[in-house]
Amino acid sequence: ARRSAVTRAVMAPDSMKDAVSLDNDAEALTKSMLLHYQYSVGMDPTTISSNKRAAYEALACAVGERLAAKFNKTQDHFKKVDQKYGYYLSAEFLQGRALLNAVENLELESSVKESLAKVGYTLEDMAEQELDMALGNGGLGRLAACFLDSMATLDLPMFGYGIRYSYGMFKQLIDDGFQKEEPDYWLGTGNPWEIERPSTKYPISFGGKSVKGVWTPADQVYAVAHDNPIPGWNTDNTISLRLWGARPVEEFDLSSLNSGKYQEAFEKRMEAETICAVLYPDDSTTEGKILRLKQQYFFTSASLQDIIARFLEAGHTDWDTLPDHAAVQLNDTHPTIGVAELMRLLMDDHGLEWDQAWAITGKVFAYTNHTVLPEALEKWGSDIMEDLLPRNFEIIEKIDKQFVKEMTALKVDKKVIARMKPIGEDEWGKGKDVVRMASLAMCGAHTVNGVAAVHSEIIKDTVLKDFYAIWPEKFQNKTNGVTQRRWLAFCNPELRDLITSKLGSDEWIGDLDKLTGLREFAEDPEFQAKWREAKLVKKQALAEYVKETTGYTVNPEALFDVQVKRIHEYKRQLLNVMRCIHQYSVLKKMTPEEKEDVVPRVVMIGGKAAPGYAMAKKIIKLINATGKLVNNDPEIGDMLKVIFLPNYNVSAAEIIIPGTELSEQISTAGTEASGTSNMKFAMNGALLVGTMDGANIEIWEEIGKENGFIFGAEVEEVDALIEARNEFEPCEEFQAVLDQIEAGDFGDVEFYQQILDALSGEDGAHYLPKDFYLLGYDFPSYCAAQDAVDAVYKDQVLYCSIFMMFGCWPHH
Ligand code: B1H
Repeated sequence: ARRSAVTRAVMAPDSMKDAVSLDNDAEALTKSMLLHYQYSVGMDPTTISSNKRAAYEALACAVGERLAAKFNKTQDHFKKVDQKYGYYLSAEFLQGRALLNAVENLELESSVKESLAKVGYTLEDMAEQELDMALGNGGLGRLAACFLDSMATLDLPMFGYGIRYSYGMFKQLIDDGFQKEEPDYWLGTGNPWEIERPSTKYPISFGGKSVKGVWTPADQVYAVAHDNPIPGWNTDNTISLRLWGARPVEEFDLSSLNSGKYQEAFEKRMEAETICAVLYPDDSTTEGKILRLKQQYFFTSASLQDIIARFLEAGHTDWDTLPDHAAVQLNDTHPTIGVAELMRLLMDDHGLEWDQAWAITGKVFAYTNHTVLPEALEKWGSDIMEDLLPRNFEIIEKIDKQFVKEMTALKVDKKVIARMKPIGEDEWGKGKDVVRMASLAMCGAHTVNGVAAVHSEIIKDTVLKDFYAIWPEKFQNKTNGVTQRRWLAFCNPELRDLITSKLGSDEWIGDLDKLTGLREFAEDPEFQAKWREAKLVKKQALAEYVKETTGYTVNPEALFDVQVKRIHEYKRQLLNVMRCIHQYSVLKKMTPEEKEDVVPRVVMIGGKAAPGYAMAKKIIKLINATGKLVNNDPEIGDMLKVIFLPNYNVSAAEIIIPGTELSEQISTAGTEASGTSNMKFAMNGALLVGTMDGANIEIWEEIGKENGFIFGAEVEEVDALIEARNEFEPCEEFQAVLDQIEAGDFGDVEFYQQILDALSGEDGAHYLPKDFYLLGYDFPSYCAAQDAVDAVYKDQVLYCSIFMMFGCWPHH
């Protein structure tokens, strides 16, 4: 890693200290960059114009020290006022790139451009050098990143806490239409943005035995802090994403080394490094691997120790006031072991009694639920928990007993208690006991929230129903949001400038509600024309991106229709591609006159499949095979293109979303907890075709349902439809698509058999009931909604005004 700001300051020669100014003008910035090029990156200054990577590192150091200065100032301030801190504990943070975000937030754009021009680079040249910080799977991880941005901008005292994975989300390559995974060693080229704090470290213990509350662990590692400064917009407030890296407690075993046993000598180091090695690439499913529990405990324990250290350092001695100084948000169940861990720390390390510790714990934690998919609700075998964390398991057992006592006193039915309690039988497994992490979270947290209005209602009726019956006051809704800084202002400067000039101020970058001021211009022809112009620039950029990444040429005048998100059956990329196949048949049968009337469309689908998720991988192959057939058919030309966008990630999204005109949010109603790309697309003025699911519903409430392209079964209908699936006959068109797949039009039929079985096979042919996600049922209304989109697109005035409504969607 590059030298941190701290070490740099200490190591700088006196002459350089005088020379370093943290001003924002181009002169000061150029000076910092050149000094860093020489002394931090260690390069001959005459080579800067020919070494992009090193120049980027120098620039990052120059911007980074400005961030560090603001971060220090922020911490000083919050310490002085002894503020209550908010802590966001998350196993995932999908940050993307830091450079542009920092440059824009620090208002350094013109200086940076000027400095770079002197050495022959553009800001884009530099931005491209940075690898994405892809420490997350999808929406859950990106939400954490957007929250940090928002907290910094709102001047809140916050820390994000997570894991410094060496390998982030895998890189997706497409080879003959199949997904191939490659490791993402993002730290391989160093991370100039982080500030390593070798002296901020905490011991983390594993294994061994706990006898009467005294834990003798078998292993120990250190968690070492790495701060990643997060700037706010239009403020000096700069907070930190503090990521924990693992280090061995003893560097290596010298006696083994001396006796020539090299492997043994470094075993401990290897073990420690393994903890933070790799992000689990499973979105909305859990793997249940011991290493994952180790990761969760590792970062949660380190974070709680850090929180307590900050509390004590501020001079507090009354433990009952801990909740006045610390609010800990649990991002899903991944950090829920924290409930038991805070109890352990308070009792074993700080001498509190159970009752006092339990009262404090309940006030400190709040829990966010992100999904109702049963396969995503974490459960750990009791044996695994006890082996790895014997003392925590003891505490969970006591929480469990206490819960049963409390519920019995409330006269809750025994059977109900049995299915609610933190430790219980695994209904999936062979009757072995598991620790149910959502139950532990419900017991240990004072609130639970869903992530969109409909989702917050659904959890009350489904996964958390029993808890709602006893603790209704704990239930809340917090509809997700996204940052308009990264997702509009910084990735779409064309639209930013247009909006700012129309509103006469850029305040909307800090307060999104101000965008509603644009509504009065929705039908202003001049404004519409400018809006279209801005969109076209971004469509051209997206067309170039498509060319670069797939080799396909697409026409920027066509309607750009996009679905980008993790590949999952419930998200129904399969529905999308099946409509493409259907549309292809329709186009093939058209007369030349009919063809004149067609709205040309480029359908783009992108997203990663979990490496072990066979069905999702088959869907990727089907999309690619459809593209191969359709895109190379001269009879079709520009009328339809089907593109699979490889390696979808945050940086790709920053190009794709601004260039999109129609966003696909087509999950089976009741399955997508919220969705967040729906909001990003809306901000960039894309129409939304989708189901009444997640946050789509709230977007349509805001802009008027008449402006939406809504289709499909609604939440209240879904259960009955699934129940009646065997009686249901899909329409001819749907069946025709299945027949085409079965006829081998897309290659090896055997390969697609699982897809065919899932949609039309008998129950039991697949792991879920036949057409569990209701593709057959929703297909006709989906096609109709798409036809309605075409009709509106033809009427460009209407299209632009609806477009404007979407762009005006404010987030609450
Ligand atoms: C969401 C996950 C998730 N919900 C388990 N659940 C994971 C669950 O690695 N794991 O084990 C990883 C991720 N992710 C998403 O959260 C929802 O599907 C979206 O609808 C929602 O917008 C997002 C943020 O709330």
